[in-house]
Amino acid sequence: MPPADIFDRIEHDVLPVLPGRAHDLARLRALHAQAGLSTVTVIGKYNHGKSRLLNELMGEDTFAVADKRETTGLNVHVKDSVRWLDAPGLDADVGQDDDRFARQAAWLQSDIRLFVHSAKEGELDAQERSLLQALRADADSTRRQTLLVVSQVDQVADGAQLQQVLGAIGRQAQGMALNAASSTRHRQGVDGGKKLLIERSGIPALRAALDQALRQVPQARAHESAQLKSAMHQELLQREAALGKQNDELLGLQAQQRRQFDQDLGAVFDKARQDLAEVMATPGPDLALRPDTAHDKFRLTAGRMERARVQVAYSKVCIQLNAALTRHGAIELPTAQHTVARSLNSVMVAVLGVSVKYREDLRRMFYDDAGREDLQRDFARYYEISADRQALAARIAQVDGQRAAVRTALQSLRALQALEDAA
Ligand SMILES: Nc1nc2c(ncn2[C@@H]2O[C@H](COP(=O)(O)OP(=O)(O)O)[C@@H](O)[C@H]2O)c(=O)[nH]1
Ligand SMILES: [Mg+2]
Repeated sequence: MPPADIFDRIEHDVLPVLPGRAHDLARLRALHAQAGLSTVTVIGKYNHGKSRLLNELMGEDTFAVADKRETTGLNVHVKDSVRWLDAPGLDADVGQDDDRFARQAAWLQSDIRLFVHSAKEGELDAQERSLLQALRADADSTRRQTLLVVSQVDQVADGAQLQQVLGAIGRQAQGMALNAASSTRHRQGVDGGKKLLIERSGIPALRAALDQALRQVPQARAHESAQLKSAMHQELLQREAALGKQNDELLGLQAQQRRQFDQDLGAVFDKARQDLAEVMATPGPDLALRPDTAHDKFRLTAGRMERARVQVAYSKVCIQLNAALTRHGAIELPTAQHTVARSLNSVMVAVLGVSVKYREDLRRMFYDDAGREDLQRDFARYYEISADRQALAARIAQVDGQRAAVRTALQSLRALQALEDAA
């Protein structure tokens, strides 16, 4: 039997990835927790004789029997390699705790369920029918058996009437064997040493049917355990594949966006060379370099005009660059890099500086390949830390984290399998 901590590990690793499998994980633990012991439980409405039936089947007055609601929590008694589990009744009007305990007994702990319905109540009601339906569906997938017991048959004095009730229930539970039983008759027979009464109580036949079902428990458990593990394994593999696909798509999108950005910006730089050609090609001495004197303070000098020409040409390039950056969402600096001067918080200013007045600057920025590459690299750096790009990167990291969690969950399941294979 695998040690309990492997199930702690599995719950720790698998549950966050497959939260819908909480019950399956608990069941898997239960399946391995009581190796060698099979759990038999009762399901049915209260006062239908469930506790007493268990006592008769065990041959011991272990569980409390009463006309009022007696069984509340779950009571366990181990006898003959069986965990006999007495559960409260499933009734529409009961408090939530009882229902929770009853469900826990039926679904989480039991290997075999005795579905108990009192003959004096006549047919199964809607609630019982749907519960029985659910148990039969469960048996199809888990191979856990449910035995249908019509209890307290001594309470229906008229034999013909009893046949009618049994016939009706038989039609409601098509394909299931009916076990008619009377705990009272059984006890009278045992106490009085009356063999015939014991036989007629139906308890020995029910016990035989139960023993046969018990012999199939190890196989059923192996089947159920394998099925649970394989279902979770499949789901994890599917999850892994889906996340892998998502990751590929996100990485593809990331690369494609970047390519588009680089192309767009490259096109602006190419165009800048054309647009600046005229101002760059002005013949003769570069008047823009001619400094103004104090005398020139309010005059429109040739130097000033030339510098203005350069600046206007440069501004046009800036407008194009800014448009390209805007298309790609790289406008503002990240908040962490903001200065108090709002006008300085733009990617444009951060990369290009405030103004350009000289041809030499334009040449360096737009005509030298090295200068142009520097600018493109700087813009790209700001592009990568822009809000949308960061959000995309965060999404990719998140998917990475989810993939890692799925892989860890798969490893835990495989560790359990390895333990079982070694055993
Ligand atoms: N006549 C008769 N009474 C029974 C039989 N089984 C149980 N009872 C009585 O029905 C009442 C409820 O039984 P109990 O086992 O506590 O029902 P539970 O609530 O389903 O567990 C008690 O008074 C029992 O003595 C039976 O086979 N015949
Ligand atoms: Mg009871």
